Amino acid sequence: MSARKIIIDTDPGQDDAVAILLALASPQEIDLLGITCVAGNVPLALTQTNARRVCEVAGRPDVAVHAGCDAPLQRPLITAEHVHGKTGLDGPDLWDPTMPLAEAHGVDFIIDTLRHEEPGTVTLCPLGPLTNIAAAFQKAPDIVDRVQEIVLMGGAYFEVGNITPAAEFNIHVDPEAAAAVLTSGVPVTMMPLDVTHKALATRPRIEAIRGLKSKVGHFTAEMLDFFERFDVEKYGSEGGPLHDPCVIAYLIRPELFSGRNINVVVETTSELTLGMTVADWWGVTDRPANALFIGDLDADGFFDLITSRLAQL
Ligand SMILES: [Ca+2]
Repeated sequence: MSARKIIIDTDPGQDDAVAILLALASPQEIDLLGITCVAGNVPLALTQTNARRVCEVAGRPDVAVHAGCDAPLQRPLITAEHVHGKTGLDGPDLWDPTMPLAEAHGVDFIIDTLRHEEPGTVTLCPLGPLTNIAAAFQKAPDIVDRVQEIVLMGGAYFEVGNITPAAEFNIHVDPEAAAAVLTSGVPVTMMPLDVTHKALATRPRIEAIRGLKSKVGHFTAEMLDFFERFDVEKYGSEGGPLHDPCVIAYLIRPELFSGRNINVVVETTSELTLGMTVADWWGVTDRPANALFIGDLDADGFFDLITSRLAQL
């Protein structure tokens, strides 16, 4: 099996950072064509800087990191410093990255890559608000049919919401973009809070990563030390949910995950439930399925995968 070509679209974010590291540590399964950054957890200037920091930690300053959209399609940006800290990557000591930012706008990189590669061979992996993906589809409708699959972190059904009582952060920040992606006709696999809240970075799991005694292991453990605080305090859970790495782990080991092919619609008008993913888990409508909505994972297998792969960097 040849490595799957992907573009990671991201707003790092400690959990985004782990997802990027997991991808870079898995060259046999994943061919990372480039990283596009979007405003989300923190503003764009920080997400693109953080993405370059993560590539540098991994010893991969050659990766193309592109800056994309700095605000949602139609709305002011909402950020999440309360979760990720002021930098978006609080925890380890941070430095100014020396690797350059790629010249092309992230949206143009997505368009050019999809036009250049064979149709049906590039998977998009959005780990933040879906602004860049929707903007690319709007600007170049010819690329939509060329996407192999979109595997994204976003949404929630049974776990309801984490930024409002009804909505998950990535979808809430740019609900119009999410709606455009879910109605694009591209095969979509979603990692909602329903699954990511089962991927908890517990103390023993963080210590196993620290125990790698490498630069990457140390950096990751320090990020997760910080990241864990918020969720343990808020939810009383055993650790912070490692949302975004679920996307990359699914590409490497899909058998760790299970879900249902169902219809998912994004609420874009109600102020109260803006960005809610109305997921027809029980099949109570005859609306056609448009997403594989993941609900469960083998959490031990997931963390074993992350730890063993990070050991390769
Ligand atoms: Ca993210």
